[in-house]
Amino acid sequence: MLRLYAMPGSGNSYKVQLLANLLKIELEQINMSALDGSTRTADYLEKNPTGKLPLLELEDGRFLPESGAILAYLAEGSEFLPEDRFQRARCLGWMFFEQYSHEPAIATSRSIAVYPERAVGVSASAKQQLLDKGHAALAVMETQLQQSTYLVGDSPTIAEIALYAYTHDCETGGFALTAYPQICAWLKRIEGLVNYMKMPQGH
Ligand SMILES: N[C@@H](CCC(=O)N[C@@H](CS)C(=O)NCC(=O)O)C(=O)O
Repeated sequence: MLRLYAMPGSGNSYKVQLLANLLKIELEQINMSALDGSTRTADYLEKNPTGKLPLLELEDGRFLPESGAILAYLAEGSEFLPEDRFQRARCLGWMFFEQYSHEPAIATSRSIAVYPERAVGVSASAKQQLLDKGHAALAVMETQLQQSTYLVGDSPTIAEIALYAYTHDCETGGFALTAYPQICAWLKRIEGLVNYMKMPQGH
């Protein structure tokens, strides 16, 4: 069976848990924490030199880090990864957008709100910059969702999963979603998918 090293309460781990649940892929889950040093042990660093979660271990013992790469791996052959070359590339484009323009602002703002120790030394202007960057990312999503039901057309793909994980909880980080009606409707559509699951809590 596939094995997932994950952190409860982490959006990056939740992406994989959500897709696996939607696709009914069984995972053996090893819960870890970024806060207790367990991701920096020699044993873990041998599995994933970045020391990050999530990490997928294949049945043959190979390891696959990076949430987006894991999503692409698990979605292969399913409706969540478009077969069409252009649609597939657009899907990947949204996932790169998530990692560069969305997650660093929206997940970081949430993390500062949820883990008080991460707020230490973060100035008010740095927090404002994160909010500005996050709102710019949400505006890009809102514009796309005025034009299509899902980010890449009429059906959900792994782009949804990648962007849902931190968008659905962005109000915790100080982003009011009232200004983004299309995003709110999109979140509800994802929550209505068969086998949708909520984010596991904890840290
Ligand atoms: N780009 C990575 C980011 C993963 C990441 O930052 N994971 C955090 C938890 S959300 C982590 O493992 N932090 C542990 C650490 O930095 O020690 C991905 O998408 O998988």
